[in-house]
Amino acid sequence: MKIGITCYPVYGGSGVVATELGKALAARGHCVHFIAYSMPFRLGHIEENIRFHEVNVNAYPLFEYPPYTLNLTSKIVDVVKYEELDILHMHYAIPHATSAVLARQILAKEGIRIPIVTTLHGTDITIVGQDPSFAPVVNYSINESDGVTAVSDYLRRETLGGDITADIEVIPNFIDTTRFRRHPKEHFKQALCPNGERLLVHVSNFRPVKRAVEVVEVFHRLQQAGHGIKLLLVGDGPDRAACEHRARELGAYDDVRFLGKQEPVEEILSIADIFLMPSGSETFGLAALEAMACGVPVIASEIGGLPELVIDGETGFLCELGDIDSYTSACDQLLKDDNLHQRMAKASRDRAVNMFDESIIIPKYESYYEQVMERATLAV
Ligand code: GMT
Repeated sequence: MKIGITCYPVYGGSGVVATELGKALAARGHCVHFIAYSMPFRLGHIEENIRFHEVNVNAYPLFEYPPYTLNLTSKIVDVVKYEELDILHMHYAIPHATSAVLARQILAKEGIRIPIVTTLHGTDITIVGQDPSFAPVVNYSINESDGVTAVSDYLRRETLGGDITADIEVIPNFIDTTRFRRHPKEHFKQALCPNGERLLVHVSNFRPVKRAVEVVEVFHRLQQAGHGIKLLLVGDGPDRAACEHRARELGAYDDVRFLGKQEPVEEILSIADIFLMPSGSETFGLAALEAMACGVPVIASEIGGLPELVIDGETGFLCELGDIDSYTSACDQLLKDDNLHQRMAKASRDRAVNMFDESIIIPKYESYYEQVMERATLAV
């Protein structure tokens, strides 16, 4: 199959899923064309059946806001036509699904039929998509897609109703569990935790929705309770400064390491003891899955799609949103009880391998593409 994939190429869950999907599809013999304004950051290097098409954004002086959606549309038209794509897969509805729907209309005038799959990742529905300045066009673009997938059942439920009437297939996030596994770098752990301290880790883009400052609060309480513990914060974004500030205020800064954006994150997760995700909204929680695959129990807020990933009391703990006491006591239990920790670490790894490995999820996308292409052919 010749598949066109559009995603946000920068740091973020939807771009990671789209890029890893493209790489995995290429490894299974498909030809994958990425169409984006820059090379997706997880792409690494281009291989034989992976191509990258850069969208040029026009900076004509009249445009205070360059019309990226239109540049993307034109590029999609071009790539579908000349590379003879079979299907388009748009990740994140805004504006990707809209560009694809418009491109499909333009191509139809030339007798070219191209089916569109749109994958909803989350904030395109839960936050940005609900903004009245986007909603009508987002709803239309989703309804006009030939196939729609959501990364969790929660997101499917959130999307349906109101003006969105499309059938939605749930295909969860996935992971390469041969890459994301525990490969402990003892010297790295030793450097960070010279006195055998335990390591609490948080990885995110530090947007307000991640509530990263709460991680610092929990960490401080654990220290106050007498645990020998260090905190590793990985990633960067708007709330990083607030975390630094709070860590200084609490006198905990010397025990907190801010690593910024890091690849490969699996090496960091491999030395973690607990992963904390206190997010205010999370449709799936890819970063938590990465931690689980590395055998790290996850403590998370009981919101969104997280209960579909983290099994409370089995692979970690789910706590009420914003309840710092509850996060702290969940961490405390794990830090005090080695047997419990070991059991949860194993259950986390097992769940990642048995439910979310790419060998299980990628075929779901392949068969969904086939269904959508067949439906689109029948509709002609
Ligand atoms: O988490 C983010 O803010 C990034 C965002 C994105 O769209 O890039 O991630 C969303 O998509 C991921 C991949 O499907 C999910 O694992 C994340 O849970 C989801 N984030 C939110 O819902 C906040």
